[in-house]
Amino acid sequence: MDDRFASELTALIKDAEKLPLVPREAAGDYEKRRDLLLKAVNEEMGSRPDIGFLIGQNPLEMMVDNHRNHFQFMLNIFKLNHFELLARTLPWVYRSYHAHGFSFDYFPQVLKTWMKAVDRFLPQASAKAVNRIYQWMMDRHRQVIALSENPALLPPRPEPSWEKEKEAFFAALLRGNHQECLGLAEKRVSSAQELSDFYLQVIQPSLYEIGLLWEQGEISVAQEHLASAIVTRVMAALSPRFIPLESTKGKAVVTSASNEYHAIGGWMVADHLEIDGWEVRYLGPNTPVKDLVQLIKDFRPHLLSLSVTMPFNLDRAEEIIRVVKTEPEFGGVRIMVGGLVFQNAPNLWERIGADEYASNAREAAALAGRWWNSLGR
Ligand code: B12
Repeated sequence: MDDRFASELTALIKDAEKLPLVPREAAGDYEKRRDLLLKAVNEEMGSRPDIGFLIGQNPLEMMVDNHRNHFQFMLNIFKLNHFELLARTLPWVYRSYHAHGFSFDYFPQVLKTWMKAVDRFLPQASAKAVNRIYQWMMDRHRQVIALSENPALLPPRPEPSWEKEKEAFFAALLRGNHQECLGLAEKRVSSAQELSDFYLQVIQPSLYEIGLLWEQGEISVAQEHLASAIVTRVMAALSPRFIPLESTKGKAVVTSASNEYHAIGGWMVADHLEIDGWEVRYLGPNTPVKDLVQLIKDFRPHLLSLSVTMPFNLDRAEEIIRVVKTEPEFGGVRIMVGGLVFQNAPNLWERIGADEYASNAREAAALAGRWWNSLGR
């Protein structure tokens, strides 16, 4: 990001942080009217004569899907009153929708439609509190367009000794060549430490870059799916070689929050913990709270590791944490969180009630080790 964009983004964040807090009741009223709001916004937008211009060549279903995500995202902003997250996410929304054919003019129109629906369905005081945030977004339209024109932030480069492998792996991923990716991993990984490096220095930055290409409309959803499928096949082929058959530490459950479909980061955490001697139950993506609680009752872990990528899933993660923390039978389960959403929003992990945050899979295992030692084991 160049200096000008960086200072414009900082200014937007500072400005957002002056917004008045949304009372808990107003967030609750917004949540309760979810279906009414979505129906009203979808119907009004869908019947506009200029909708084809506003959403480009995309099917209406894509707009409807985005409105669902929008609602869930705004709900999280209102519940957490985390306006930095709002300011940081807006330029990404403009950039990625625009790259996928949406006109910039879509945004003020849809925001106006949300405000109308909020006024119509929420009690007056709640509508006023919620619409102050929507109005702020409307008023920042030009500023956010300018920020969205900033080429998206490139992921941090791998260490120099891994750069060549990363470039080769990334290129093979883009070609969709599983065998080539597997071959590169086989050649470079012969110890647990190298596996960890391969995860963090090769696979993670490659996937972040795949995400950027998708965001910029340069690769399709199918190409992104292919890349993540190849990665999971490579991980499944390599990791069992380094996982000890006997565990020497405590028990850990690793999962993604409900509605969270990003699972590879959590998987890396699970592999690191297992290699480090933990007995791990790795559940993958999108675990419903009720079922997770039952699994915790049955398995009795010392540690719960929760992965969240999408800002709109924070309230689900918060719910899991609240339920686990208030269940007297679970006393002592330590909860760590991690994933993309926490990387740019300091203190977010505290706001949702977690015990700690770690920025990558290796740090997660180190933190778990410190917790284990603090139990005097
Ligand atoms: C693959 C992928 C998908 C796949 C996931 C498949 C799978 N099996 O996991 C699928 C297709 C499901 C998907 C869906 C979507 N995706 Co997606 N996806 C990605 C992509 C390209 C890679 C994700 C990944 O695996 N990264 C690599 C891992 C290793 O990195 P990581 O998750 O950050 O994990 C590391 C650390 O964060 C940490 N960590 C992770 N979890 C935990 C947990 C704990 C406890 C700890 C301590 C640490 C920790 O350790 C990990 C290893 O070091 C990213 C790009 C990106 N920047 O990540 C986009 C990305 C995350 N997706 C994005 C979007 C928008 C979506 C969708 C909304 C698209 C849509 N319209 O449907 C949906 C959301 C679905 C949902 N409800 O969750 C955006 C999010 C943008 C934003 N501002 O939030 C991204 C950033 C793409 C982009 N550049 O725009 N996606």
